[in-house]
Amino acid sequence: METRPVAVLALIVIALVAGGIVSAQVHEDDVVEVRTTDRLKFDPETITIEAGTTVRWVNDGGGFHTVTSSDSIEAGKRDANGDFDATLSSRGKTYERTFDELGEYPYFCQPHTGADMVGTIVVTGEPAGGDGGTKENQAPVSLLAFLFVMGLVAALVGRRRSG
Ligand SMILES: [Cu+2]
Repeated sequence: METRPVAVLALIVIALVAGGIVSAQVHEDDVVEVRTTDRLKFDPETITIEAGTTVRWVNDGGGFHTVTSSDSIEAGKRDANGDFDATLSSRGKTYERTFDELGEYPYFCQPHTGADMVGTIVVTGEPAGGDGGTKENQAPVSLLAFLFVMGLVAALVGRRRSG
């Protein structure tokens, strides 16, 4: 008789912890890194991210690079389209940009277009609803986990009572 409230309490704690872990993962994934290498490449060359994610380019291999958006990264079609154009002038320099709109964002390095130093950011998922978007997205995850476990508890208790 005394084990039932303890079990319910334990399940509630598990639900809250599970919700918190999911929220933490969402938060950690908010920034992803792309590094310039000394082989004149962006690494990784193509990345897929959720809308609202920030990409941080890091000059890792030294040298002078740019992160220049273009409508296409095909050879001969690389032209700055004005969306973003940053300079990573030496090792350790970084540039960050948050992608809120779905779509594909090709870009290239202007001094190294001959070496095919190009990359693409692919933005998927639900568009972030402004600055408060992340927090609004986290709450339902915890709530859903909580309701799911409470439903299980109710089913278990109901079955024990009837049986
Ligand atoms: Cu470069």
